[in-house]
Amino acid sequence: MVDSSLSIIVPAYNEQARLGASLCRILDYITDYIPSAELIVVDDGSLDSTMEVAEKVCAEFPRIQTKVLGYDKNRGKGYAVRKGLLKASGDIALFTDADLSTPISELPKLVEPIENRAYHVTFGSRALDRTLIETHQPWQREQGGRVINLMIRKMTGLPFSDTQCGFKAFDMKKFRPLLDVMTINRFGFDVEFLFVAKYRGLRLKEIPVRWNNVEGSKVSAVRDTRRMFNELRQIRRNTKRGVYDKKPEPQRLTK
Ligand SMILES: Nc1nc2c(ncn2[C@@H]2O[C@H](COP(=O)(O)OP(=O)(O)O)[C@@H](O)[C@H]2O)c(=O)[nH]1
Ligand SMILES: [Mg+2]
Repeated sequence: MVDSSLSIIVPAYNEQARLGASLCRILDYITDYIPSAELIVVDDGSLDSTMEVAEKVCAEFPRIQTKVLGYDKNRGKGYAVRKGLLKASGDIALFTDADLSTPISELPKLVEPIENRAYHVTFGSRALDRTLIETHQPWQREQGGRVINLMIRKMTGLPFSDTQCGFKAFDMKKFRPLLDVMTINRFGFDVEFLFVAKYRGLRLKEIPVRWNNVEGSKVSAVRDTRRMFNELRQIRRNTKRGVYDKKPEPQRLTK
């Protein structure tokens, strides 16, 4: 049982096929285990009926606080997650991928260390205990992931084995102000979140979680690896220019 108020954020891009079942599972989990949780779905400019699916499922759980946010143009998972976190009212916020590759029942592993005040940011990892991976990604994608993690370590100096798992939790009192200096909109945002949190003295913990590859990934190996490389360079540039030293100014993600 989780006692703190909690916000669960689900970024979703063209997820009409996978989202409905996932949201039901999350809302059932909230009903059973988390008395004070809200669910926030952020539709990242989807071209399909992601928004309608989210609204329909949320309406089936009227006793749970839900928000479905969205905007017209696709801006990337990083933007969508920031948008959700900025609207979160919980003391602790957790985001999860729309395909629930990490089952929602893994939530206490991340939330309890924050509730106990041991850590400020906790994040799921597929690299620390690979026996927890039940269904693997295709071989090529898995090797690609390894190369990307190596590149991330080299370029940022972060000591973690897997920064990219879509299951992360935050002590919002500590993390909320940092959102105002974040700049990365696509898949490099995970790295920026961890990099800035560490840089600003928060306590971080990488935690092994169960994980299943789910069909229907929209990641493109070539396009998204190139973007990731550029985003890592942006993080280095930002660090040099003192962007992450800035006293945060309230950031408003309007459109
Ligand atoms: N690919 C992609 N996913 C996005 C975007 N914006 C939000 N997401 C969400 O990011 C999460 C991870 O996407 P997925 O395609 O499952 O990535 P993978 O599991 O790493 O291959 C899902 O919840 C997506 O709906 C975007 O612009 N592109
Ligand atoms: Mg996925």
